[in-house]
Amino acid sequence: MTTAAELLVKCLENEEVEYIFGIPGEENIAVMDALLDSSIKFVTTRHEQGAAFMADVYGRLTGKAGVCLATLGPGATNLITGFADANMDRAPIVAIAGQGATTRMHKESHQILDLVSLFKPISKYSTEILEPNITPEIVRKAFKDAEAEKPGGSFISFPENIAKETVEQSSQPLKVQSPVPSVAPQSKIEQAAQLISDSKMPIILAGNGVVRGRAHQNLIDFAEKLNIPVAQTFMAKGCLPFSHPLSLGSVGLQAHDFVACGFDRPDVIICVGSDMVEYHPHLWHPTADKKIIHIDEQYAEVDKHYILAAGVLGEIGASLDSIAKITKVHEKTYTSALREMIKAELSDFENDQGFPLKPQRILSDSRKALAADDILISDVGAHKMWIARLYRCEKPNTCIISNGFASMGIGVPGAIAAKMVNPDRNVMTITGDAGFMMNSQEIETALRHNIAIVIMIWNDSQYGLIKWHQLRHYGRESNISFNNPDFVKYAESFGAKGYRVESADELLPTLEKAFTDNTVVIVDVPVDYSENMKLTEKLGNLVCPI
Ligand SMILES: Cc1ncc(C[n+]2csc(CCOP(=O)(O)OP(=O)(O)O)c2C)c(N)n1
Repeated sequence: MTTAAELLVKCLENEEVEYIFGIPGEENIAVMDALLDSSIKFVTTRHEQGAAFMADVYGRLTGKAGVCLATLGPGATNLITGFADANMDRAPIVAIAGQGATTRMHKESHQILDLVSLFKPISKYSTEILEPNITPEIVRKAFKDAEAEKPGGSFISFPENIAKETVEQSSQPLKVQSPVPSVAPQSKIEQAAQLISDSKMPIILAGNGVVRGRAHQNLIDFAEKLNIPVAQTFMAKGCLPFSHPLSLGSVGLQAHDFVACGFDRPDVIICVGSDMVEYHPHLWHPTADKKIIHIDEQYAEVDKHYILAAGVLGEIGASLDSIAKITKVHEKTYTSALREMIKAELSDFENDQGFPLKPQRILSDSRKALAADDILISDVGAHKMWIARLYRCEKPNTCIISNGFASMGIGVPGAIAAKMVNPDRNVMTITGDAGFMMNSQEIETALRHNIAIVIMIWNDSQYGLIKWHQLRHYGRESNISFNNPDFVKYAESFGAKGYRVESADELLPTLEKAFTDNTVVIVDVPVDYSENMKLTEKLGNLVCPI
């Protein structure tokens, strides 16, 4: 005799789920019990939001849905921020929540909320298991939808009485079938090739779709063969190595940044796997008069600044290969002056002795401390803007930035998941002091599971990014300050290690030591955010090279 809860666990095994991140509760008790007899490892977290962010980053890095579990009501609502982050950043995630029995769901009843409706606007698929024998279909559909391009969230509500019911013997996990690769029509390939051949000055905007589609090598080949420069969104960092002469680094600031200069002059913009949610077209295409080529697996979002000259829908790597074969090579690269300007900016202040430390110095030392394969997870705040602009990446998925939903609090749980997926690489999160305190409780989870991560906190006792916006718009700040705990003692109280950096030259040796400590290490770095407004002024006065 098999219960629906046991069948659900078998279905998850069938999907090759390795981990479930979550918190046990009364209404998911049958699933928790069934997990004891399963190969799936349960990672008990200290907040459901931490569980959802772990599943989010697991999904980003593996392409397989990360799974999180909560109880009904408050457990499920706590999942929402991390789940929405995954969904809007196109990371595959499956969330399962317990629910009260179907005999009390129709009326006011303890902790009952309509969870399916709650998750609907933030998911691709949101449903409830109302009959035990439909469990295999629901689980298969949840994973299929979550993992299909563009990936996102599936939510399953599992009422406690259904979970305990017996299923028919014929109810078994369904075969997992990999999606058939979609091939772009030849007419579209030819249309795109013609536009690029006729173009005087094309540029490529590469987005996270290139990383998701594992199409970075195709992109490198395409750019090299046709001699076209590439700018990358924050979430596509590393899909073309920064050291590559055609790389223009990352774009995404609202201000007219150096890289954005690269978009002023081209007549054709080739958007490859880039989602509007990451970098809005009105920021890089305010004139709405250039020819846009959209190369992606899905059709483009409608926007008056994104009217297509050609849309090439199919597997990105294959489309790039096919277009490159029949496109005229561009002899001249017009961006070398711009690339020099971007490179020069990256070395600004790399040896600066100022204390508190300048963002530029911190990122230069961080890059030295982390090898090309190591992984940096950014939290959300002013530090993210600096990471996105200045942290050089040579490989995709080595710098994880949330830039769709862009929720604070992803750093610590994200680093935990990244280390679980890549135990042989060093993993560090850079987080603001505010974002850190949103999910710092997961330090205990990391220690309990022997997951060694470095947590670098940029300490300014303020909501730095918001202060930056306030100063830009109103010239004065409003309610952005707070007090921090002593982060070294805070780390030690968990049984982790903590270091406070007290001069600029201490940072790099401290980081190097932190990576050999082989435990959770907090590195408290006082940051000089007066650089934020200086950057705004600098970009305001920016003259693009011709
Ligand atoms: C969950 C969440 N709440 C609020 C925001 C809006 N927000 C974006 S950045 C930021 C300040 C972040 O402060 P901190 O973590 O200290 O980083 P800093 O900006 O100082 O680098 C806020 C409040 C958000 N993105 N996510």
